[in-house]
Order: sequence, then structure tokens, then C-alpha cells
Amino acid sequence: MSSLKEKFASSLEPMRAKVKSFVKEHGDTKISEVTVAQAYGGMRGVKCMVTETSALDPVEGIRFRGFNIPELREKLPKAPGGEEPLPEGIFYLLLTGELPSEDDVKEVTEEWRQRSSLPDYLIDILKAIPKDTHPMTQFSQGILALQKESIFAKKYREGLSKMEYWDPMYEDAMNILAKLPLIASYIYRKTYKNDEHIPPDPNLDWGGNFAHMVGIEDEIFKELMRLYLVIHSDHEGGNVSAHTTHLVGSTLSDAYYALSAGMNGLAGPLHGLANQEVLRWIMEVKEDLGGVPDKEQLVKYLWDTLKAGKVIPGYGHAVLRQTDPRYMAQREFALKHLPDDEIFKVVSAIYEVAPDILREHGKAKNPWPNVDAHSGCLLLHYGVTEYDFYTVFFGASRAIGVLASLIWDRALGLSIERPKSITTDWIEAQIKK
Ligand code: HAX
Repeated sequence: MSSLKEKFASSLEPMRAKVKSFVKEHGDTKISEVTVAQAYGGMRGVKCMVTETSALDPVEGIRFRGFNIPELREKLPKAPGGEEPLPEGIFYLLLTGELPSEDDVKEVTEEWRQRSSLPDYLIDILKAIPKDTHPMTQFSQGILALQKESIFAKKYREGLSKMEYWDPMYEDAMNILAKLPLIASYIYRKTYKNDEHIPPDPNLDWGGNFAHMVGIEDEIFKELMRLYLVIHSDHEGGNVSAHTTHLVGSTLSDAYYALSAGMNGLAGPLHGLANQEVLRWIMEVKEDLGGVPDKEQLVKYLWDTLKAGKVIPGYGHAVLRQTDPRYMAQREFALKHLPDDEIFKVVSAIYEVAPDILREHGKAKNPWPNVDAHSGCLLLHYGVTEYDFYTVFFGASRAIGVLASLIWDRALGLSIERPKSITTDWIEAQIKK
């Protein structure tokens, strides 16, 4: 057994015992109430699900197992000579709750390398998908096509104790994570680079290798990839990609079904697809205004966008009420590595005016930028010019968090999800009462 799996196995029992006793002794304690507005309004703020891996504070932003992003950038192991944290480390942390050592991370890198090869039938399936199919559709299909490999589904069919569910789920999650950079870069090179593929480099880490297989060898881009794959990995349990993965998994669907479903949710423009929408919109801003706009031009442009009934992409958030720390981490990266980039200048100029405009507009509860307002500008700088691909990077990263959670879901024996829906007539009757 690998040390990661062993460590996870050893942390199981105390957690199981704690949850069991909470439910037994405090099962009737109220942790939330639901209003009519919340029932119609996407259940904002209703506390009704448990996710161990991360927690989101509206003002401070995300904490991964208690660590904020600056702390992660400092404490997680790095690639040799690198400054940014390795995604393998965030997986270890999310799964076990403990910071990994350099050796722990090396072991995960090696294990993912060993599990990474893609079966021929998957390549045939990916080849058969038309090139003009959105990369997120291809990504989701690629993950789903591998479902026949599921160890969880096989073991379940053979008969498995509920206490053991986590073990094949762990195996599925590790196999999927190992393969995601290969699936994603295969889709990228097939769709945009004449089907010319780049074999993996066995000496590289997960994120560095992803950059290499996409075809960008700049060492700073590899660092960007590592940072990007860490900061997008998890955002507590209620966001659509995490919740969908958890929900589908709650039926004891395996990790392939659950993750593919989660990726379909990430592909919506109000969620992960916002990153491609931001870049497309910024390019329109630049083109319409003839270059990096001045403040006056930008103010008018943003108002025109809002008056046309459109959202300002990359701004607002369902939970956050401050600038997203994931935005700030990317801004710091840009200030260090590409301060003179034209698109970065536009992103910065928008940051200066958009919050005031959104406040004055008076609709968005959060006028500040989210993670997607910044990522495209960095990817573009290093040569990823195909905006439609941006959400696939996000998806590979998000898989880290949602699969770590899925292993915990099965380890804790969480139930099939089945909240109670009501009708408008029922609400009306309640109000009359
Ligand atoms: N521009 C214009 N209007 C906005 C807005 C924005 N950026 N953000 C919110 N609003 C509007 C909403 O459309 C809503 O209008 P209606 O009352 O007419 O429906 C109103 O303000 C209240 O919305 P809210 O409560 O502040 O926001 P929600 O929790 O409903 O939605 C969203 C959160 C992120 C979906 C929203 O802010 C949005 O559409 N932003 C732009 C798209 C975007 O950046 N998405 C990425 C979010 C981060 C993420 O999940 N990444 O994966």
C-alpha cells in the first residue's frame, strides 16, 4: 500500500467515530433554516451538506484544510528550482488534512506517472469526436469513456462491505487523476495542433508534464500551471462542479460517472466557463476601444454591457464578498512575471473601475472579481490562444478536490442525496398559515 493510502486509511476510524457520534447525539441540532427566497434562489447559504476538504469564508476566501493560498504557496513542496506549490501536494493535503513532505509529494508524482497511460480505445473515441466539439464536451466524454475501468463498479458488483467502499473509490480517483493531463493535452493537440502529440516526460511532475504535453516549454508557464492547478482545485462543497460530483457519487455511481457529471456543470458560463467568456469579452473591449482603454472609455463600456442585460464576466460570486484570493494570487504572478502584458493591463484597468460600477448598478451582491477574471490573461500570455480550452485546465484542477471529497464521502458512508422539493402552491399555503 502506498504511504498516502496508508495515511488515509489510518485517519478514517477517528473521523468515522466522530461523525457517528455527532449524528447520534446531536442529530436534532439545527444548523440552518431555509427561507422562501433561498428555495427559489439556488439555496444560497443553506447549510445542509458536509465537505471536509475546504471551507469558504465570504470575506477571507478559501481555506484548504485550514490553509489559505499564501500559506499554501509557502508551505507546499515545489518542483526543483520552482517557487509555486505542486498540485500533488494539494491532493495529499485535501485527502489527509496534513501537509506533505517533499518525499510524500514525490511518491504521488511517481504513482500518478505509473497509472497514467491511456488505453487505445480511449484514443479511438477521442479521435472520433469532431474537432469542433467544445473541449469541455470532449473532456467529459473522455472521462466517461473510461468508466469501464472502474474498480469501484467492479468490486461493488462482486459484493463489497460498505466499510470498504472508500478503497476502490481511492483507486479510481488515483487512476483518473493520473490520466487527466494526458486526456486534456490529447484533446488540445488534436483540436488545435494538427493532431501532433507530445509524449509525456517521465522526469516531470504532474503540472509540469501537463504544460509540456500541451506544447509550452517555458519554465515560467510550468510554474503557472502548478499554481493554477493548486488554486482551482477546491472551493468547498456547494459549488456546482463539487456538488454535482458529490450528488452523482451519492447514488454509488463510480468516480468516472460522478466526475464527468461534475465537469458538465463546470462547463456552464456562470461557473468554470466564465474564464473563456472573460477573455473573449476582454478581446472585444480591446478591439472595440482600439487598444488598452482609458478609464472613461472603460466606464462607458462596462455600463453598456450592463445596460444590454449582460453580466460582467469574472465579477460577482455566490459566496464571496471580497476580491477572490485566487484572483490576487494570479495578479501577484502577473505583476512578477508579465507586468507589461497588454491584456494584463486591461484586466487591471477593469479591476480599477468595475467594482464601483457594479456597486452603483446595485444588483450584484459581490462587486469584486473572482478567479475567472484573471486566469485567461495568464494562459494567453504564454501561448494558449484557444479560449475554449481554458475550462479544461480548470476541470483537471477541480478533479483534485472533488475526487478527494468523493473518497471521503464513501469513507464516511454519506447517504444518497434526496432533499425535499416543494411546490409554489405549498409555499403559498405555508404563507397563508
Ligand atoms: N455582472 C452583472 N450582473 C451581475 C453580476 C455581474 N458580474 N453578478 C451578479 N449579477 C446580477 C445577477 O445576474 C443577479 O441579477 P438578477 O437579480 O437580475 O437575476 C443579481 O446580480 C444578484 O446576483 P448575486 O446574488 O449577486 O449573484 P449569484 O449568486 O446569483 O450569482 C454569479 C453568482 C457568479 C453566477 C454571478 O455573479 C455572475 O453571473 N457572474 C458573472 C459570471 C462569472 O464570473 N462566473 C464565475 C463565478 C466563479 C466561479 O464559479 N467560477 O467557476
